[in-house]
Amino acid sequence: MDCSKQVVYQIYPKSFQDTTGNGRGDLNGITSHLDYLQDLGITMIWFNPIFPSPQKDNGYDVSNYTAINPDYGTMDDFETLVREAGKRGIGIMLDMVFNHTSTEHEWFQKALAGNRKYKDYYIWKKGKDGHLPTNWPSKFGGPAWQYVEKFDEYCLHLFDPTQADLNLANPDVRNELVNVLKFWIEKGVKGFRFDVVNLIDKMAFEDAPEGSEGKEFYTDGPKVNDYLHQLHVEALGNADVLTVGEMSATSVEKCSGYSKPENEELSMCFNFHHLKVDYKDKQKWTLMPFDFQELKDLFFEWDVKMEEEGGWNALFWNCHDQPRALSRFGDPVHYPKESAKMLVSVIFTRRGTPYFLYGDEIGMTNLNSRSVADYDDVESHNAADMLKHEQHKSDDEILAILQAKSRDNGRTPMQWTNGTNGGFTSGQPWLRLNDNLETVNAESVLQEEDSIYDYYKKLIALKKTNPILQHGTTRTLLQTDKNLYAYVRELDSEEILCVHNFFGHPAPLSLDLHEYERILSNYSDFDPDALALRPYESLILKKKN
Ligand code: TEU
Repeated sequence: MDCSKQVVYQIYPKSFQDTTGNGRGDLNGITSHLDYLQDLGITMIWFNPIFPSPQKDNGYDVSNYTAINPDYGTMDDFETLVREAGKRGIGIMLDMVFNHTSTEHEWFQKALAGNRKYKDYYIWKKGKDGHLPTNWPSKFGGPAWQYVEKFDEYCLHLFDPTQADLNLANPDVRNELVNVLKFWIEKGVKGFRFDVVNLIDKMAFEDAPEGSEGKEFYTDGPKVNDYLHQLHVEALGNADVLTVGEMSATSVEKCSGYSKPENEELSMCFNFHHLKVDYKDKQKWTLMPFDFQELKDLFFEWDVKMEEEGGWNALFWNCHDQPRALSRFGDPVHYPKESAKMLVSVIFTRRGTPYFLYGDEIGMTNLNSRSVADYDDVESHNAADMLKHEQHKSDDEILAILQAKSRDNGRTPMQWTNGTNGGFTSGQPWLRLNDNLETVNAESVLQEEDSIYDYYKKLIALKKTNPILQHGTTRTLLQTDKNLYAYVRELDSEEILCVHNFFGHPAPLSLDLHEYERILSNYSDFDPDALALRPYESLILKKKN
C-alpha cells in the first residue's frame, strides 16, 4: 500500500458514538458516521482495541484476539463496518497488542492452572535473594513483577499487573500471533497498529543502574526486527495492508530500520520524542511550557534522517495517550481556529503519513475536569497517588497536572451536537464530556465559515494529491528562529514552502515571499509584503514557475 497517499483518522471506539444507551461507544455508532468520515476524505480508520477485555487499560488488556468485545457489538457488526467503510474508500486498521495479554486471557489462565505449554507463553523468573528478579518499574507505576505464589515465581508486566508480558522468544507464541493477523486479514482489515512493539524482545534480566528504569534491557532489541520480519513474511506481506509500530523510547536509527521497505518489517513508526518537549526534567507529571527549539530540532532530525535512510514516519500530535495538542501547543481560548489549523498543517506538510484523533477536526480540547474523580484512566489515578504520597502535592496542584497531562484528555466522548451529552449517548457517558460542547460540536462547526473542519478537508485533499508533499525532500529554514518553524519540500525542481508561527503574537519574518503563491493558509488573505506572520499564522506556498 502506498503510505504517501494515506490519511489516518483515529477512533477511540468507547468514545465515538453510543447506539445502545450504555454510555459507551460501539461499532454501529461508528458505521452510522461513515458518511461524515467520507466527506472529510480520510483513507483509513485506526481503532483502539475492540477485542474482549476486562478494560483495566481500556482494551489494551486483551483477553481474546479474535473476537469482538460484546460491549462494542458483534462480529456481524464488525463485518458490516468493514464493508460499509470499504464502499466509501476507507480501510480499517486494528490495534494489535502483542507485547502482553490480559491475565484473563485463556492462555494466562491455562498457565496459572499449571499447563506448561501456556506457562511458557509468559515471562517468569525466580526472586533474587528475597528480592524481585529485577528492579524495573512498571510503566504505570509500581514494580514490573507480580508474585505468583503457586509457582513461587514472578511474572513480568511492563504495564499494569493485569497485563502479563508475552514471551515472544517462544515460537509457539509467534505462531499464535501470525494466526491472529491472518484471521483479521481474512475479514478485510487493511491495516494494523502494533502496540509498544519495540518492547517484544527482552534482552536481559538485569537490575537497572542508578538513574535508569531498565528500558535498555527490553527496548529495541535485535530480535524485534526478526519477529516483525516473521509477521511480515508469514501474514502481512501477501496482503495489501498498512502497518505502523508504536515505538517506546526509540531512536531514529531503529525506526528507519523498522520502516525501510526492503527490510520487510513495518510500513512506518510512531515515536514520541516530540511529545516530551514539555516534560520538566524528563518527567511527565510536571508542568512546563513547551521547548520550541527542541521541538523543531526533533522534527528536523527525524524528517531528514528518515529520508536519508529510506524510512517512513507516522506523523501525529494527538492520540489516546496524549493531551490534545490544541490545548498543549495552541491557544484554544484566543486563537482556537488559527492555532488548530496551524498545528494540523505541520502534520500534513512533513514527509510521512498524517494521523489525527477523532474530534481534532472540530477543535476538541483537554477536559476541563473538576476533580480527580472525573478521570477513568489507570495511569492518571496511579499518578495522582504518586503526586500526593511521594511528592506531597496539594489537591489543586494534582488536578492542574492531570488537566494538562492525563491520557483521558484524548479520550473524552466525541462532541456531535450541543444537546445532552453532545449527542454521544442517551445514557450516562463512561467519561465526562467537555463543557465546551456548547460551541465545540460537529453540528455547529460544520456550519461555520472557515471552519477547522473545512480546513482539514482541504489539507486532506491536498496531501492525497500533491506529489511534493508526498515525496518531496525536506530542507529546513530559520532553524533557530524563536517563533517560526519553516521548511521547503522539493521534488523535481518544484518547491513548497511552509512557514508556521507557533505563538500568539506576530512573528517577524525575514523570508522573501514574492516568488511564492498561496496553496493554503489559515488567514483569509496572504500578503507577500508582510514583515511578520500573524498569531499562529501558517502558510503553505508554492514557488511560482
Ligand atoms: O502505550 C504505550 C506507552 O508507552 C504509553 O502507555 C505510555 O507509557 C504512557 O502514555 C505514558 O504516559 C500503549 C497504548 O497506546 C496505551 O494506551 C496502553 O496503555 C499501553 O500501550 C499498554 O498497552
